[in-house]
Formats: sequence, C-alpha cells, structure tokens
Amino acid sequence: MSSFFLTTPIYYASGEPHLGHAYTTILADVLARYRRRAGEDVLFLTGTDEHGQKIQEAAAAQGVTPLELCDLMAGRFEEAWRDLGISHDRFIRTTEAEHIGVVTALLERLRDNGHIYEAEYAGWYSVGQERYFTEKEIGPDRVDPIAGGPVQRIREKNYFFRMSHFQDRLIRHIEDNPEWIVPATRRNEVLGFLNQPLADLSISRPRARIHWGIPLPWDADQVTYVWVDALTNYVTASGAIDPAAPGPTRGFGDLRPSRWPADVHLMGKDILTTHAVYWPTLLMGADLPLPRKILAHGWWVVGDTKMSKSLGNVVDPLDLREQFGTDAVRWYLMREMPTGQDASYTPERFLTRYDELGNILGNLVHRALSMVVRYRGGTVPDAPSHDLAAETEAALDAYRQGLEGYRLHAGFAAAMDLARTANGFVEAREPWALARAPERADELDRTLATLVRTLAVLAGMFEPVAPVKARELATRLGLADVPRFAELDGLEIAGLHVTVGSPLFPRVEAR
Ligand code: ME8
Repeated sequence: MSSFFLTTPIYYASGEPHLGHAYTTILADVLARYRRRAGEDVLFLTGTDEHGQKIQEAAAAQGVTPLELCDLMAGRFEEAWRDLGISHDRFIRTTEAEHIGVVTALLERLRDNGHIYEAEYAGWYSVGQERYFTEKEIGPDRVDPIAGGPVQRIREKNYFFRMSHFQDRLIRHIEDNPEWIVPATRRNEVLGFLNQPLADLSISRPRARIHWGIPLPWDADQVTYVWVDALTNYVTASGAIDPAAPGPTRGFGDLRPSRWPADVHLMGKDILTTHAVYWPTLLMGADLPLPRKILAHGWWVVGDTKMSKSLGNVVDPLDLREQFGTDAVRWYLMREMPTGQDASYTPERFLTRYDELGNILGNLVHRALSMVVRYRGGTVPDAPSHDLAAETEAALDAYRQGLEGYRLHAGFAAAMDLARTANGFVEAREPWALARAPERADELDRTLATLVRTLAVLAGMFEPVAPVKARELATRLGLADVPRFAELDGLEIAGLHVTVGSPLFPRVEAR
C-alpha cells in the first residue's frame, strides 16, 4: 500500500482558530480523505506551536502560565477541528516530551556537524512573526512586512546556524525540481529571495529575555528559537528520530523506519520562507531528506480588508457552521478559493456557494430519489445504468486531476458539473412522461438506474469535502457506506432500497 504523509502548520497557541486556520486544515483534511478513499495509508498531522515570546507574552497578559494557556488553546483547536470534521491522525504539541527530545537531538546533530557558531547579534525583531527582518524589509516605517505589526531593536548573544553554507544547494534543488514549491509564483518568490546572499540563522534567544522555550543542550542560558523548534515537529511526528538513541549520531545516523520525508507541507504564503528556506537548510545540515513538496496557498481577506482582531472582522468558521452545517463551510472554502490564489470572504459569496449545494446537488438527490419511490416503490430497478457513462468518466478524470494536482477548486467544480449534467439528463428524459406510458417502462428503469448510479459516484466525489452529507446520501441510497473509487465500477445498485428524507441542504431562513 502506498503511503502519504501530509502536514498543516502548527498554529500558535496564543490565538483562537479562525477562518484562515480552518482553510489550511480543511484543505489538508480533504486531501487526506481523498487519499484514503484511493486506498493510501495516510498520516495527517496538525497541532499547536507552543513556545516562544508570543506565547510567553500572551500568557502573561492573561495572568496564567504559558503551559496553562497552551493546554487551553490546544483544546480549543482540537475542538474546532472535531466540529469541522477534521480527520487528523496526530495532533502534536511542541511542549510534548518526545518533541523536546527530538529538537534537542537535532541541535546537537547540527553542532556536531560544525554548522553552529556563537555571535553577537543586532536586528529588528517582530514578536508577531517571531523572526528578525532586515532594515530593507521593515522599510522606513519600521513595521513587520507581513502583518504590519511593530518590530523591536534587539542586540544580544545568539547562536547561529550556518544557513548561508546551504544557499547554492538549495537553489539547485529548487531549480532541479520545478514542482517542489507550488504554485509557481511562490517558487519564483523564493528564488528571488535567494538571489541575495543568504544570511545565517539565529537559532537561540537568551533565557533572560525569553524563558519559554527548549534550552540549548550545550548552553542552558539560551533557549531554542521558536521556528527551529516548531518546524522540527514534522520530523518528530514522522517517528524518524529516536531521541533516546545512544551514541554520537543522536538517532540521525540510523533513522528509524518512519514516515519521513513528508509528501507535502501545506501552509499559507505568510510562512513560505520559513518552510522553503529555513527548514530545508536545517534538514540538509542534519543530513535528513527534504520534504517532497511545499504548497503555499493564498490569503483569505474579508471583503477587501485584512482579517484582524483589531479591526474586529475575524470570521469564525464555527459560527458559520452553526447556521449552515459543517459541510457547507468546507465546501465554501474549497470551492471558492482557487488553490494557491488569494480569496475574499463575503457573506453573499458564502450564500451563493451554499445555494449551489442545495439547488444543484440537493435538488438532484431529492428529485431522483423521489422518482424511484414514486414510480418503483423505492426499489432501484434492475436495468443498465450507463446513460451517463462518458460524462461520469470525464468528470472523474477532471476530479482526480484536480485533487492530485492541488487544484481542488477545479476538482470540485467537476463534481458539481456532473450533478448539473444529471439534472439536465432528468429534464431531457422527462421521467414523469415516461411514467405515463407503460410501454416505455424499460426506458424509465434505465433512467432511474442511471440517476442512482450517478448519485453513488457523486457521494464518492463529495465525501472528501462534504463527509457528513455524502454519508447521508449513501444511507438514502441504501448503501452501507460511501463507495470507494475502486468499488464504483462493479457497484451493484439493482434492488437497493432508497429513501427520500428531508432536503440535504435546507433553505436557511433569516439571512
Ligand atoms: O505561523 N488566510 O502559526 P499561525 C489563509 N506557528 N490562511 C491563513 C490566514 C488567512 N487569512 N490566517 C492564518 C504560525 N492562516 C506558526 C507556524 S509551522 C512549523 C509554525 C493559516 O497560527 C495559514 O496556514 O500564525 C498560515 O500559514 C497559518 O494559518 C499561520 O498560523
């Protein structure tokens, strides 16, 4: 069985989960569900990033210890993911003992390999992004170039990782593997960044300033830079490193059989540099293989403004879920944002996408099942069901290409188009007219069987994005479960007992 290991960022345990976090996590969930349906052995990893100045300050502001804050917030994220139907296999927290062990081993490995040195450092630090920016990046206004937040001037002793040493190797890797960073615009951005000489990476902070972090194994007065700590979560969860391994290689010389390297790291474009520059060079420094793919998706804005706490326009996916259901939120996010590009949330667009579910898919389900009940007593007739075979095949092809080529919006558009085509087929066949002409009973049988088969295919196509409704649809079709793709061809539908039920996507009042 082939395997697939995919990751989301681990989110800062200092803020509430919002629509942006939900987007990446649902994107990962859809891919995980799709791969499982295709028969792959999936490891889907998500979690929380719990060390660093940002968490330390948030906890202090709330009058709790950092760990108390992290316990609370990790719970909040887990709860949100449960409510949004996320099927992750592992939720990692960077305060776990095993992770701390792996980070410690990684640091020692880098040092043993001669890639670490000590130096005095002066620079502009953004607590919001937990990283330094150059004079050029912060511009004359001296703000962090990603979120526009404040930066502070810091001068202190740090340990450095010789990132510059790996610049050429990284550039070559990106050039030799054109699909390694997707989409191409992001790849070009990273190559542009690497046009300048790459600076070394400060990997520690004095404990006197930040106490909430993993101590350096060789200097307890310094704690590990939170990005080095956080990125390492992907390796911890893979199981490759045994932090308790004896001997000088610290578990790196003799990797455990594991899920490393990851098949894809998913993230927003805000943290592309850390994933496409810091992370691969750290892995090179520790002699570990690189992840197979890095996908940096676009940014959700609200209307035409940034989503931000201070503007009070943060969209809570759980509020939307309460009104429209989990699957509607998932559908909207996956269908509305062309994977990789930015998108704008508006309540109007949300409703348009919701209506599409009801008017096209929901409508097809309702009318097809009602006709099986009305004309055939609810039992699917034994008849050839291939009248939409070519259309179904084409839709499945486009769907697979979309989901495997990281163009999910296009894959799901193909699924919805198949439902649209089936509605057109109902109009063209006019089953109600066939039902009035007893000599055309065969034609009616065939029409109904075709519709039921198409619905079974649609249940499979929609399951990754709309798992609740897809299962409900399978139940109404009289199937024990949503069929896997490999089962669709030979699926026996004759004799199934269908039920109509209430609308799958009811009209929502009080808009
Ligand atoms: O950066 N649109 O965590 P974070 C789209 N802890 N995606 C968005 C978004 C938006 N408006 N807002 C957030 C961190 N995201 C680090 C990561 S990983 C080793 C450490 C999503 O809580 C998107 O995936 O700030 C983005 O990259 C991530 O949340 C940032 O989450």
